[in-house]
Amino acid sequence: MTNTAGLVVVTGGGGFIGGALVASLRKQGCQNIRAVDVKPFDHWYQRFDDVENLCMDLNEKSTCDVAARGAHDIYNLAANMGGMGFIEKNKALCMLSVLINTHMLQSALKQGASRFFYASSACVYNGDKQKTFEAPSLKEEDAYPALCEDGYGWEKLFSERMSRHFREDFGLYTRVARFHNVYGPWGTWFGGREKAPAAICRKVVEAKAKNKHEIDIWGTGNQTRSFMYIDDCLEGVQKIMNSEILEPINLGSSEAVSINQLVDMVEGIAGIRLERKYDLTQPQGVNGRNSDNTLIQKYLHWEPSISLQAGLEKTYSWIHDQYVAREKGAAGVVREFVTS
Ligand code: GKE
Repeated sequence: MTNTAGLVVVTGGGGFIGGALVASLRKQGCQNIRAVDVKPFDHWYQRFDDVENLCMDLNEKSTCDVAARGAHDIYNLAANMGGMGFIEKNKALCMLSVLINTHMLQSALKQGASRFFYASSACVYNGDKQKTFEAPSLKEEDAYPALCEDGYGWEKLFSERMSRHFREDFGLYTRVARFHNVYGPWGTWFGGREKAPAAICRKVVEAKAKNKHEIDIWGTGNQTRSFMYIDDCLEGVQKIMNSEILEPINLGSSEAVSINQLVDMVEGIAGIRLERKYDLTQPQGVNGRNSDNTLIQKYLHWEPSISLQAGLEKTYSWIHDQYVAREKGAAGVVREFVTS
């Protein structure tokens, strides 16, 4: 049962998944929420004025003490990240997120927090197991021996282990999930940090709006991935926080597609067919990746199940509206300010 009484702290609360988690907790009746993000408030994706919103840099240990003060639950979703276009070009910045997780764990312990959730990633998986385009289903044990995605993946694997040892050595209740490419409305869709589903939706919207019947695709388009809709992610995060699952666990869809198939689906939603230009100079990451959900099924009798088609329809229409709003001069991302 989601804790709706004690203070719930969401770091990265101004971002995609963090903002969506705050919105979901509010809907579940949680009235004691603190959202923390380093982004200035007018860059928060979603912000609610019946939530304690703090704009602070959690790389600093002292600010983590402020963020964790009085917390019952801490969802640590703060990280300097993005899609392949960002993490391949900012490996040191991605690794510096280790400061956030380290300081938040120390502050959680010092401030007596009851539960701590850490958001890890499919980028921890061994690259040698992701060489084929046949979307290998990655089991949790495939993270070892370690050969993570450079920069970002290593930080995530290291922080997974620190979360585990804070539990084993200091008794802090920690839970860890490995997210597999989360997408949906209120996510990053332009500016360089966007992941493939949002990027492809934006490019199709732009091509249609500008009557430019072509689309740039990074790589050969044969790369395969599974993409998890935000609502499944939020449900999974809370199920895992409330569970007895002690090891890091996959939280991802098991519906793998190639990037070419992803473009087919978005074109289908937009009712358009575009000429494809493949750019082999752009970041491509691993060739193939999918989530093996045997373990989460065993523990929770549940797995992410919102179909890519259904998720893309909502994401495409949201990005379309954002694009139109921006073309009309609105400041890029239309934010939801909820006044109680
Ligand atoms: N971002 C992006 N933008 N990717 C594109 C594009 C485009 O316009 N066109 C094709 N792709 C291809 C990329 O080259 C890559 O092969 C695939 O789509 C997925 O790219 P992605 O969504 O940016 O990120 P990845 O799944 O490769 O990696 C991400 O995995 C997440 C966990 O599943 C990481 O960047 C992190 O966001 C995170 O760890």
